[in-house]
Amino acid sequence: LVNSKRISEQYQKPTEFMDKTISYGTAGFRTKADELDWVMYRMGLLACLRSISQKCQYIGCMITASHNPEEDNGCKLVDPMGDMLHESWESYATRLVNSNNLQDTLKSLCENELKEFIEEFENDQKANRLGRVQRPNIVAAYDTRPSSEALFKAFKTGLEALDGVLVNYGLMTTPQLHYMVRCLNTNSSYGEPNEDGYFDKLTCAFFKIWSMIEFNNNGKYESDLYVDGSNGIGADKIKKLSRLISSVSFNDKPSNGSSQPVLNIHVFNDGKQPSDKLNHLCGADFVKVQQKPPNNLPESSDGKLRKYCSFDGDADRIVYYYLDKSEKNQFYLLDGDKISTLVATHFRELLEGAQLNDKINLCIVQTAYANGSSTNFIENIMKIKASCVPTGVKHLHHEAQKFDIGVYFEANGHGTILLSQKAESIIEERYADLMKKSEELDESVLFNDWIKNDRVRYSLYVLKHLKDCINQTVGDAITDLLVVELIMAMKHMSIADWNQMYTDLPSRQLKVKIKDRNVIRTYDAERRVSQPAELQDKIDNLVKSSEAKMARSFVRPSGTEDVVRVYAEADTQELTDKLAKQVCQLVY
Ligand code: 16G
Ligand code: ZN
Repeated sequence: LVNSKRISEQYQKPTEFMDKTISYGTAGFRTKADELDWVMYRMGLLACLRSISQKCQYIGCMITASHNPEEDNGCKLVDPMGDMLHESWESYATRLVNSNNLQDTLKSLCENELKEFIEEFENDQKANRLGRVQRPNIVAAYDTRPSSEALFKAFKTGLEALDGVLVNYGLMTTPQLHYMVRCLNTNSSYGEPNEDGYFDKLTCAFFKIWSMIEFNNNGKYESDLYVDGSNGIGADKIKKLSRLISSVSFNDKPSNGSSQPVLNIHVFNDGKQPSDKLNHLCGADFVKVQQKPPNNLPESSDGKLRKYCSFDGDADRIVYYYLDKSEKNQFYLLDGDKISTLVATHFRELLEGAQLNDKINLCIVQTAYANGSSTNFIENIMKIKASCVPTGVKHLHHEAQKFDIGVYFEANGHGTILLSQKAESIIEERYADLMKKSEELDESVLFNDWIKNDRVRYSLYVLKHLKDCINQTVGDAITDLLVVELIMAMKHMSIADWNQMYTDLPSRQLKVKIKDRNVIRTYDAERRVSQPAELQDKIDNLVKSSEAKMARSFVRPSGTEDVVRVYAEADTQELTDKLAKQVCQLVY
């Protein structure tokens, strides 16, 4: 398989990288775009090996640097079910990219760690000699960065060296690509593997629920939503969705004919102005970290409250916010914690309504960054299980997979909802029973009466369609938006009502640069420090001596930047800032 003559001369590792190590971290490989083409080439080789190890199922490659500046780029591989590259392969990626002798490293991987897979593949090839020859299957997509196409070319050259077959999806959001990979490997049972299929599945499920909502004049739901596209790919895709939503005719839907409002999506920071720059002064990361609105915010002129949200550069994160005119334009942020509490609370109600709460369990997965108020609300008021794991989507995703319904969100707005096979089957079976019983009914009676006026039937109906409105492969700003809007509309809730579910404690995030950030070791999902030995006691003492009743602080080495991150929260912003600064002093 690995024929040294086929390794291209074109994408040689530059000499300045010969004694540097870069690693496949939580965000894959990510750095300045002009230092990446040789990395992409090697990732093309790795993608083929990964596909071979998975019986030639499709492996995805997303070219993006997410919320990072436009000049950066990066690459992440996607496993057959649409989740991130398996952890055991991260070290192969790091080894291949850092190798100063590519052929030797490739050969060594194939003859040792990957021996079984390669042998099996080669035997299959021999057995199939007269039939169809199996080749590694890869799909790729990229975001709107100017560097994307050249990097795509390098990746393609790499995979061709190992006879890989490539499907290029071109411009897509990261979660769209994850979705396509899952569709391709499951014979379309998850959906059709193209963009129309993605949007069809979502809009169809969305309308099934939307058309059943009784919008009354007293409801406080705001059907206008202003979306900050971070000047990236998410802007184009949400515009497409918005066009689809507004073009659906109400005759197609089981409504009683009364006029339903539409969800009006207004996109700003869409990257179409010459001065627009990806993620610059806008987007979910900017809004969350700076705790302020993005540039070009379309403010209302009539004093009416507006509901906003921001995507990040590859549209896998979303945060909501609003300005309260009655409080001198006070800015309120509804981050991943608020989204997960809204979603989990609603799922809890639906499970109770459908009388399934003793059959299907529910859990919220958070990280140490989750606001203490959210954890308190989930555990002590909602009585839902909350689980805490280390930072990084893969940790949240794996933990959420342990439950029948796992709702996971990082405070930064990345998250989704996972349903186990068991939960899906129960919901599908009960829903099919429901539909069987209703076969005789006239359609308008069915929806307007039979389902709508019965809590068990209605809850089941919503559960079935809400689940089809979720991208279960990875956090997806577009599907998260639809789910949040549906829940707010069903609850006749304004964004301010949602915000009042609980009040966030003031928090502060700071970073400290030290010589070697890896001297800091943590445990208990990064909430406590084990090394240096005295550091945790010192943090505990500061927290204890703070005047605040609710103080909390932790430190952890960043996985993406050469810094140590410090987090603090307390009763007031002043006490929070004081605590955060004191903890920084300890780290220096
Ligand atoms: C990466 C992670 C994100 C995490 C962030 C933390 C993925 C896809 N992304 O962007 O989930 O919040 O790193 O960065 O896993 P830090 O370690 O520098 O604080
Ligand atoms: Zn992102």
